[in-house]
Amino acid sequence: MTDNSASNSTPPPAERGFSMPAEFAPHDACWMLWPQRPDNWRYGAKPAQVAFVAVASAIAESETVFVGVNDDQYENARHQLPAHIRVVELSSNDAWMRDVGPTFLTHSDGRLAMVDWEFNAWGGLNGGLYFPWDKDRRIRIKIAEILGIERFISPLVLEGGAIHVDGEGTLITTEECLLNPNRNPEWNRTDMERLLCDFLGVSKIVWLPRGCYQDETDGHVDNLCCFIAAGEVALTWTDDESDPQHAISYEAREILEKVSDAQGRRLKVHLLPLPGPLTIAETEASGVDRLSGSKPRQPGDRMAGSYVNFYIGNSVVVMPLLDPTHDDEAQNILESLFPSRRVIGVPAREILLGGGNIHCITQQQPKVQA
Ligand code: KQY
Repeated sequence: MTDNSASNSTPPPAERGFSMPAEFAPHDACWMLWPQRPDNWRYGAKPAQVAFVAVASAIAESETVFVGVNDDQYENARHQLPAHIRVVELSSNDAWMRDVGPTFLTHSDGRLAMVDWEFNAWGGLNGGLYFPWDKDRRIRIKIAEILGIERFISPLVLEGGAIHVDGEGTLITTEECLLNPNRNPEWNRTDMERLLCDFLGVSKIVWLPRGCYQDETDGHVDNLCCFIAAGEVALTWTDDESDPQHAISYEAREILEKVSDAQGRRLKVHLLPLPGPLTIAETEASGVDRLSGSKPRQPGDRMAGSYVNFYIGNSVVVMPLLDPTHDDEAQNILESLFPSRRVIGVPAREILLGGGNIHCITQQQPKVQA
């Protein structure tokens, strides 16, 4: 029997035998949302929609893809997306499924469940990216209903892009995001570690100080560093000491190379080149509607481009193409890191212009294995 009830999380999911699998473990599906808001995506999101279709199509080579869409865009999305992609009405304020979607948990008895975090649009009224976020907040509730799974309610404000796990007890995150006063001012690092362990079934938290330079999420780890296998991470990197990203990546590398994971292993750190630096062009900024309460896009602003922001599917890795001078090098590295998967590059500047990338717009639903 399935249980799609909300749970007060006492005892917490970890104590009940649930944990979050790694992204590189098998999936049943991938969830996405459809971009449309004109104050974030230029030209009424038309160019972004083309990029989202390419991402969904690439992932659909390896698993079922669901795309949630507001009713007023249903017909347009259905028309643009290939027939084998499942388009479902699922209202949202924007299109960042990594952050507003479920963090799925599995149990060794074959049950799937999810964590339902608090969400405040990356900082609430103190530096957040838009208001309101009421539709985003209901997405996990609706997906729990659709799938008929238990939803563990967490008191933590947390977005999915703020964490990565290896599925063997280790979680990486950044202080810049999780300890930011605009997320969880009432909890310190120790409280936070306890909650992460309780909700995700991890036992070791690796804290990196900062996320990518100028990342508007307050430093989500998924743009800086991710697990590519147990005991191995990919880190965005530049040798250019004059680039502000250098010091950020350098301090992260120092920590990653010294730390041991939950299994007592030293991490192997693979470096991915930094694209760019990439800045917003005048023609790109001018296509975004200026509305009060949303983040303005200014020509010349540096964007937080990173090849680490890729999605690991069952048989594919879908990576952002961002800069012709570095795309091939990044793709070659990813091909060597994922020899059993096809690495598909998707032009992703339009997604970056909206403030994130491929990992941020996707959320894997793990396969349950009894
Ligand atoms: O990168 C993400 N995980 C979300 C970015 C939100 C940007 C909103 N403009």
